[in-house]
Amino acid sequence: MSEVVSLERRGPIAVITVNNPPVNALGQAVREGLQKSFAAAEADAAVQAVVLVCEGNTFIAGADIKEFGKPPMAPSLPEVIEGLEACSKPSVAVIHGTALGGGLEVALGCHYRIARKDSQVGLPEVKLGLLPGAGGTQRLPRVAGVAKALDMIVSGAPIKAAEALQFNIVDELFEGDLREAGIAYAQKLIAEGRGARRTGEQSAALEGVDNAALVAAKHAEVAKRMRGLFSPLRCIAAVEASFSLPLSEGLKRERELFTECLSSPQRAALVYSFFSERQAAKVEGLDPKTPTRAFDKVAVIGGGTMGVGIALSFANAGIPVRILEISSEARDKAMERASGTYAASVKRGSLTQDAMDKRMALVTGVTDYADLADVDLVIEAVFEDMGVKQKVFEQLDAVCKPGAILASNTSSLDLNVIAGFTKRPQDVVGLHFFSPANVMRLLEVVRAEKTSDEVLATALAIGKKLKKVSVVVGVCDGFVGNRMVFQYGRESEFLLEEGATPEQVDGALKDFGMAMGPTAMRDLSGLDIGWSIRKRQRQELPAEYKLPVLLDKLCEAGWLGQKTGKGFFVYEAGNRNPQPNPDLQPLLEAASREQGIERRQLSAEYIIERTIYALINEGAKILEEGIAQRASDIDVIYLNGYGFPAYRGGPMFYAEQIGLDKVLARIQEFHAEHGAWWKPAPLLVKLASEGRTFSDWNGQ
Ligand code: 3H9
Repeated sequence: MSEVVSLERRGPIAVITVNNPPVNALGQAVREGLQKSFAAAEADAAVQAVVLVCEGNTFIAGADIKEFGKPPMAPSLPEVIEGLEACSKPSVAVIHGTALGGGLEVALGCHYRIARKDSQVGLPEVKLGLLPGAGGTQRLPRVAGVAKALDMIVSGAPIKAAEALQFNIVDELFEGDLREAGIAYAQKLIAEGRGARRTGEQSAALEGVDNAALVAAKHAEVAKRMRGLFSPLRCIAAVEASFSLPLSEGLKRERELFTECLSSPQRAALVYSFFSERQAAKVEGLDPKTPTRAFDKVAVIGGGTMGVGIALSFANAGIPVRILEISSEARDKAMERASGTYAASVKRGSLTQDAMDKRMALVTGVTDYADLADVDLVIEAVFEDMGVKQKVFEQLDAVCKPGAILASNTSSLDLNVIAGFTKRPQDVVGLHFFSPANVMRLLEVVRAEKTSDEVLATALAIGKKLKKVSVVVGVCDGFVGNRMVFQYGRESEFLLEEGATPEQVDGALKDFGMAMGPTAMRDLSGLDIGWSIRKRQRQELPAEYKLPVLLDKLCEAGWLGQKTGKGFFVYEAGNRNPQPNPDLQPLLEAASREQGIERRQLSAEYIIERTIYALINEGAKILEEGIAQRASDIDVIYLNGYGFPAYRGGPMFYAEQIGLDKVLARIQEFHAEHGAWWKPAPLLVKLASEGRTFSDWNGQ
């Protein structure tokens, strides 16, 4: 039929095969191939049933995301699926891997569906700022009910085959060969005389089900959990049409809502994020075929919150891990911390006791470096002090077997210096996890000057195995994420000294979409950390780099954030929700006085510009220095490690949406008003003057 869709006859059965690697996305050629193949099967009098099957690792994973935003190409997917559904001969979709988005919509257009036991189905369009636009919002409620359809479409989360069977999304599960299973099912259909069973002809308005109430409940949930997002409300509206309108009108309504989403800036940002994440896995100059080393035996040095979090990430991935502590008391405490973390998940219901026991069986506490002689990988997560790191790496160098990877979780120290403490700097790499390490997806993989390609490739493989999003970065103070967040934190503190309250600063940034406000974030990580950095900076920085003084005042008062129940905010015991600190105002005023500032009202827009533009300016410097390979890598870091709203793409993408010239103009004003910190990044000046964007930047 075409290169990507073929048709063969097996007796009275037409077998249509899609073969469009890597994920059988529904690009124009696939759509056309499907349309023609189904038409040919329909026209062939000898055909009594049709089987749709896919080559490769997966059934169709959806529309071709690369086509979004480009002029539409016929035939459209809704049109193709309508044709499939109208076919007079029964058809069966044979699902394996993941039937996602348009892929599941194609399957719902077929008359029957069978799924391999290990497969999954889902409508993840909402994660791309869209809604299922090829009948999914109309057909899924008709087979699975409105409640399940709302859950799946609004969350975008896939479900396993067994659950799909339970909800009538598939008719049967199978194991083994796809084509044979499909043919066997089609033969059964023929033998039993079962003809076309069109999803669209079923009803979503079932008796006894209060669909309107389900819709109202979903609205309330979205208002609470998906603040600021454009497509979830439209997903609900589309599903509503499935039971309030006939199919043809429901499909029309779905199309209108889909088009609204398609042209929204959020869709552009979310699709950009999807590709950015995949792009981050590609490292310039690193051959994708570079061999990787084994990492079957792992050790973590240090059993604090970070070390234990890292160890649990490995246990979660089924990899045995040892935690090394300096004394048996500290080792026992680390083990308690590990089991306590799992026990909390069991209590919450997110982990079974059996799974906890299995994972804990993979974690061992040790106190002797000699116990690390046979490990493939060791990750140091000790105190951020070069002297301490030196001792650790010298000992590791002495005991670890040749070829073992020696990784540091340092968040700010010079990895080249750390590598120099060993006689094998080529085996040293940074694996910078984010706290809590067993939860956060981001992993900054720090490439030191002498890190070998093999070690770097293995670090990326480790990230993949732990289900992290890995981004390769170069060595500098704070790497990418923390170097930028320092600018952001400092500006947020300046804003407090200029007249804003913590509620105003955090409120403005949360409304912008940040998962957490910067002041509450600092309370969470502990104000003393910033205080000690601040003291060091006061000695190191040239005089024109003025620093805020407010933090010192809080720390001097003994307010260290959540851990003391009081910081910028106050915290009730056992409650992490920040409440206004009634004693803060005098400190704010004292800090303003000391800085010679007259406090004034600051708008939300101003707060956002001062903080987010500080991120952008530093990001531009990082990009120019080559610390990050590409602007999208910086965005991936911000989305996955710092709670930046995915629907804004990340700070660098956001800057491009605003226009680099506009961002630069504002930064120049801040520079004039607030001094040295705001010196515009030369790359920003260059790109803005040349009318280019960060994504254009290729080192020239
Ligand atoms: C939709 O269907 C809209 C319809 O309702 C309405 C239309 C009218 N298109 O993730 P991986 C590429 S919206 C184009 O690393 P994995 C990906 O970029 C769509 N390309 O593999 C990568 O390329 P490269 C709804 C795609 O095994 C390569 O495939 N569907 C698409 O870890 C491998 O990807 C979705 O949102 C695509 N749809 O995971 C599903 N998908 O090698 C999106 C992937 O050049 N996809 N690529 O970097 C996924 O969730 C995962 O890719 C999947 C495989 C689970 C399928």
